[in-house]
Order: sequence, then C-alpha cells, then structure tokens
Amino acid sequence: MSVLEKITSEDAIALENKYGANNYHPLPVVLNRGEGVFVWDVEGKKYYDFLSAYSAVNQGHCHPKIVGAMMRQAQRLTLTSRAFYNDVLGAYEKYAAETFGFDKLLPMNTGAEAVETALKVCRKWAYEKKGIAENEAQIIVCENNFHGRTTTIISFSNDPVARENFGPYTKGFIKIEYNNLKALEEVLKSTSNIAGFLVEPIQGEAGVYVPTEGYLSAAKALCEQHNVLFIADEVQTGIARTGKMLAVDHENVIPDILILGKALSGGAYPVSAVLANDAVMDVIGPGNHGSTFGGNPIAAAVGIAALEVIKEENLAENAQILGELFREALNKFIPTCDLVTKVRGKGLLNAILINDSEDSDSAWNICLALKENGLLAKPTHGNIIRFAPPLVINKEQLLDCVSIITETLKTFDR
Ligand code: IF1
Repeated sequence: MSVLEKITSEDAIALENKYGANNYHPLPVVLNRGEGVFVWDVEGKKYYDFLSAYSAVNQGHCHPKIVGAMMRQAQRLTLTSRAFYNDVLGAYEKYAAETFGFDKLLPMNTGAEAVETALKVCRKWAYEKKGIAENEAQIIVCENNFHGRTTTIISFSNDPVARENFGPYTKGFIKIEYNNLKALEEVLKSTSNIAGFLVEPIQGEAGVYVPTEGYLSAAKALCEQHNVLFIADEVQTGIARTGKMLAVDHENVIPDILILGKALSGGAYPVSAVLANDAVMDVIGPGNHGSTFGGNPIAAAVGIAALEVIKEENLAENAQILGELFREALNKFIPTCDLVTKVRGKGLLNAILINDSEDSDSAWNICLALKENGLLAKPTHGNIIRFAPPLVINKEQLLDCVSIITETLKTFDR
C-alpha cells in the first residue's frame, strides 16, 4: 500500500508543516484530483478552481489532449539534454514561434528562468548591437512588479517580504512608477545606457492592476524612439487569459522580447520560453545560455498540445466573453454591498477590492468562506481577491460561480 493512500486533509497538512520549509501559507484545502474547472479534496468535496494555479491551468485541469501528449512522449523519450538534438523540440519551436509571430524561441522551464533569460538577452544585445559600454547597461522595471524569485529578480522587487535579507542585490535596474509614461520618458531621456524596459501588461501580484488604455502602445513607441527593447512579461497574462492570445494584443503591441510560462503547458509540466526576432536573439551563441531540462521532449510535446487546445477551443474568445459577463454581474452586485468597492481585470483575470485595509484579514476570511461554499480563490494582499478560473469554464458554470461569490460576500456585509 502506498504511503499516500487514504490520507486525510489534516494529516497532509500536518506532514507539510512538519517536513516542508515554511515558505507558503496555503488555504487549508488538500486537493488530489482535477478535471476541467473542478478540483476535489481528499474527502471528496468538489470545488470550482478560481485560481488556476496562478493562470497556469488555462486549459483546465488534466486536459486529455495535453495529458495524452505528455504520456505518449514520456513513454518514448523524456530527456536528452541539449547536448543532442531531439525530434520534438524543433517542431515545438516552429509552432510556438509562428503562433506568437516571432523568428525564434529559447526554451526554459520556469517563469523566473525565462525572465532571467530575457534580461541576459537584453543586456547582451545592448553591448553588442546598441553599443553600450561594458557593464553600463540599465534595464527599466516598474514599481510593484512581480517577475519571480531569483536573486536578480528580487533585487528589483519592492516587496519587502520577497526581498529583505537576500542581498547583496544585483545592480543595473532603474525602477519607475507603473502606468506612468512621463516617468518612462524621463529615464529614457536621461541616459543613453538603457537596454530595455521590462513590464507586465497587467500587474498580477500587485492586485490585477490594469494600466490605462494606450499605456503599453505609448511605452512601446517611446522604447522604439530610444532604441530600447520592450520586454513583455506575459507569464501570467499570456496565452488567452485576458481575452486575447497575449495581453499586449489588446493594444496591438509587438514586444521585442516576449516571456511566457505557466499556461504554455496548461499546468501539466514546467515549460517557459523567451521569444524574439533574429536581430535580438542572434546575440545568443553556443555556451551563452542553457538548461538541462529546457526544451526537453516532454516539454516540447506538452507545449504543442497546450497551444493547440487554446486555439481549437477558442479559449481567448471565451475568456473575453465570460470575463465581460463576470465583471458586468459583479458591477451590478457592488452597489448593493458595502464590502466590495470594485471589480477590475481583463478577460478572465479579475480581482475584487474589499473595503478594508491592506493588512486586514478580510480577504483571507472571505476566501475561507468561499472554500466552504465550493470555490477556491486566493487573496493577494489583505484586501484583494483574485478570480482566475480555467478558461474552459462555460457560461452556466460562470454564473453559478458569480452566485457563490455574491452569496458569500453578502454574509460578510456589515
Ligand atoms: C509563487 C504572484 C502570481 C509571474 C510573472 C514571472 C513569474 C510569475 C508575471 C515567475 C509568477 C507566481 C509565482 C507564484 C505566485 C504567482 C503569482 F502572486 F506571486 F504574483 F501569479 F500572481 N512573471 N507568478 O506572475 O514564474 O518562476 O513562478 O514559474 O508562489 O511565487 P515562476
């Protein structure tokens, strides 16, 4: 009998608490099965998943096409390293590059690795193509960004919890206010040492903060004017989540460097990528960058299947339509309730703002009640709840969820 058989939620949580590093504070629910928009806990209770593993499971849990591709490939060839070619990587690179409209793709595993890759490509481009003097390249980033957990990435975070006591920090980053074109222009004008501008098209961790319409296209134009690479981190916003294939598509922006992760595998496997055209990606040569697992045959097979599902099932369109329905329904509810002040988002990446302070436990308590009522969501800060269901959700399910959410909120209204 397996040691994992018939474990209770309580036991599973106790095990993690005793033997796992304490780097998370999960909602007290222990899941052991997922299908489409649903997950089940070990006691058999069924939930709507309204987090989708932070937008990784856009295609729904255990999508048969993605799982099938993974299983077939796993039985044939799992890993060669990049010391040798494999017969799936090229086909995946072609399919993904053409899907997003770039010449080349560099495969990695996690989002943070892909962000690191983009920063390296950008710096190398700056020295070799733009002519910035050695070690002088600067990359502009935004306040309240979230790009991952590596030492370099947290160096330009301004979240004390993510950053403090992990120094010394990596140099070469200039932080400006998000959604502020003037701040961007000022930095671009102040020095010729700027290599790139790294930006989330919607700030996820900051609380699904959507910039003013026109911000991204104007920022891209400013970057072009100053010969600076526009780097879009679409790890969370990409791959149909916001109602278009990419969030930058809403403003017809074509980034110089595109960073993808999460849903590139539908949550089945760690798959991330950096995409760029030849003029940029050509700075990378043998030995400059790599990864044992990046571009492995399972990742490649899963990546193709995951993107096919997005297209075949029109998930961008579904996210667009159901996202509007969701915000419309909540906007009708909000005036009747003092507890919620706002709903915001794009497509099926949304958040509600709770009428309480950032250090309150309101959002947490509401999420506990939502869990009891069969819907899983996670607070971001003390007063924001993110709602991001798998994009395979249908209208009837979405309306069911709206009623779970509004009925739950009513019980908290003062
Ligand atoms: C955690 C947040 C979401 C990302 C963007 C890169 C990465 C992420 C825009 C790195 C990762 C995750 C990581 C996860 C929680 C989650 C998150 F709340 F922390 F901010 F989604 F909103 N760029 N985001 O959002 O990707 O290396 O993790 O694959 O627990 O840290 P990764």
